[in-house]
Amino acid sequence: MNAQPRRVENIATDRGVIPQYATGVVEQPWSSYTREDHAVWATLFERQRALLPGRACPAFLEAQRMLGFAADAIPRFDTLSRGLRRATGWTLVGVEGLLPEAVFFEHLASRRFPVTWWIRRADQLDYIAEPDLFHDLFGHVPLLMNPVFADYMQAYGRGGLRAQRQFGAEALLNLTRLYWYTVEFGLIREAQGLRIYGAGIVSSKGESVYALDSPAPNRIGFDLERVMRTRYRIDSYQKTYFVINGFDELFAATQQDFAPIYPRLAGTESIPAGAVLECDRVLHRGTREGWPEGADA
Ligand code: HBI
Ligand code: FE
Repeated sequence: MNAQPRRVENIATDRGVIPQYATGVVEQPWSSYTREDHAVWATLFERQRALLPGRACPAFLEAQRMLGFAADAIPRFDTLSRGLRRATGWTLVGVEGLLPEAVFFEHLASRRFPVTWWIRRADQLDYIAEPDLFHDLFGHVPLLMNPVFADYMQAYGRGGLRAQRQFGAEALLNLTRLYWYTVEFGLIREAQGLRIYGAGIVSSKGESVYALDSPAPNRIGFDLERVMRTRYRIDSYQKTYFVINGFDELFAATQQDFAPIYPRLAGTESIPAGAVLECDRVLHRGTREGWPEGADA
């Protein structure tokens, strides 16, 4: 691919190194995608589509079907936006990559989902530590076709803007954890058992298996404040997955007034990613096998 994403810096945090890009909206340079770019899309698409039936939740699989994208070429954002706008009022905008929270919240609050315009290289097929086009388009965009989830995403963005204005960085960290353990790495309980809805899982071959099959991680019932206090790392599989009973549970969680929550959380310790608390609704207590020593991080 000739054009390069405009990365402006790498920020070292306790969650791992987080790249920051120029924050403007960019047109999807569809005609500049190379044969390799389309081949990377096709390989990842076919691999995940073969793996996800029986793993991804029915709402995700149905939404992917309704969106109608295919393996043969990288989809066009404007084409997908037409179907999305009709279904739930969402549209896609091209961006250079990961955005600062405030910019990201602003898009979500306006029912715009920012999609990275570049796709990973063929030598990054199995893992890339930041959101690329495949992660965003294949992972995040489908559930925006689901009315309840679409409302949750907008409510989340609006909550983020309020938190930004009224409560500062600590509250943002709480909200980022909420996003991480739901939108990115959430599990949902279906009649047939646990299923995946998190974009970070459905767009990852390894984690699509690990999240449901591995005995190592904890699987705990969703609780808003528990999630908002729980740390995570961006460069390894999750040590704990939180399980909702339905998207309306997520949406309901955003309908309460967050104002009293942030000061209450500010007075509490954050919770290590691998910890299990007395008050947890434990669906599966992880064996922690394969975790580095003392890795409760
Ligand atoms: N930026 N482009 C993009 N995509 C994301 O999913 C994203 C982001 N910036 C911040 C972020 N997600 C999370 O930290 C949210 O919790 C805000
Ligand atoms: Fe993401």
